[in-house]
Amino acid sequence: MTPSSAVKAALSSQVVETPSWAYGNSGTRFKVFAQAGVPRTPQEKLDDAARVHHHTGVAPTVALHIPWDRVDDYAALAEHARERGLRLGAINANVFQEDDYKLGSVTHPDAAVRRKALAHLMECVDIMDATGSRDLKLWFSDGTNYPGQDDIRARQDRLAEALTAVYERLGEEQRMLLEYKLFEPAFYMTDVPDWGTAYAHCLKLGPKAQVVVDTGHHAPGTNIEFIVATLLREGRLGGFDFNSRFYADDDLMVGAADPFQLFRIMYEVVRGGGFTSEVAFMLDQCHNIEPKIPAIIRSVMNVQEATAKALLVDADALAAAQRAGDVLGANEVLMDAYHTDVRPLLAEWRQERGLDPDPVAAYRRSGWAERIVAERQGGQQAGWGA
Ligand code: PSV
Ligand code: MN
Ligand code: MN
Repeated sequence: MTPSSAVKAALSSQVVETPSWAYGNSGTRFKVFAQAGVPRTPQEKLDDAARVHHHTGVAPTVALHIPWDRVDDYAALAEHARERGLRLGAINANVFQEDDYKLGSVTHPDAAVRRKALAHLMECVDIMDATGSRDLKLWFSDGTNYPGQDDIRARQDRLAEALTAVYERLGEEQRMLLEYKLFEPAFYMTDVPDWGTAYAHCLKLGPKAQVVVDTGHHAPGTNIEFIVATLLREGRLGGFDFNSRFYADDDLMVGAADPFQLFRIMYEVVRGGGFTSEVAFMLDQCHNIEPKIPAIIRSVMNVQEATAKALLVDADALAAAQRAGDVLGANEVLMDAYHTDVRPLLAEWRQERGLDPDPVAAYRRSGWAERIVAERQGGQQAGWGA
């Protein structure tokens, strides 16, 4: 087994980015259940995110979604974050919630709609300039519902044209993260349905274009860790949108549905040098029925636990068993790490940093939940699911 000191040192370099929209009210298309005390403004979302970082010590960055987090002064918002020990993370573009986008955004058959969508993406890069964010996250709901509705190849050309324009607008240190999704809201054909399509576009664009893997965006049974291994091998894994799913894009707490899958993914990240490269570990979740802040704390901890187990894999023993063709022995090495209870090690890691060993309990004791219920009336919806 890897010594626990090495595991703890590696854990210290991990950052888990939380999404602003996870702090707001959300739901399904059937119902949004409002919760008391949720943020009314992007600033209040950052205040909640600061609590998550305060208790976990590994969540200093917060992703924004534009226009859900639209403000007049983004530099001031970045300052609000900085004063709370946070930084603004990925800027998530949104070209999927206006009537104009019924037939697509950057792939729309009408050039005027394409221009409007592109202008929004460019605005997101302007916002990155003001916030100091490194990453622009692009997810397109674009696709078609019926065979023959539009030309699959022409839509790819339009997509490439828009991505090229955005890529050329990026600054030296900025990146474009292209997210794929199997289906929904388009049900027949999605313009960026899989990692291969995202990868092909990124490859043409250049090294600042990277693929983002949302763990909820695959067909059942897909070997996500293979995708992770392959993208890392090609130097094109920009990051994750972590969440978990039982059926489709459920957006449940990462590690809740399948902690073993999360471990297998994190093992490939460790194996592929994902800790030394620029892989962003972001959450993309919504907490519809559970209290939001403790759920986000739990999610961050789930990522950390899976990471600790992945770091514990005895790489030498595994390689030796693999070389010897020892099928059961190799599997046992991996499972040994997975079955290790890493909670004591993580409690120790926290105490060494002056953190409470039990972040959720510490949050419950902190009085923050009661305070926001008393102080905030009429919380803001995350932006979707109404
Ligand atoms: C789409 O399902 C997605 O995963 C994209 O990342 C969006 O920006 C996000 O959900 C909104 O929650
Ligand atoms: Mn996502
Ligand atoms: Mn999603």
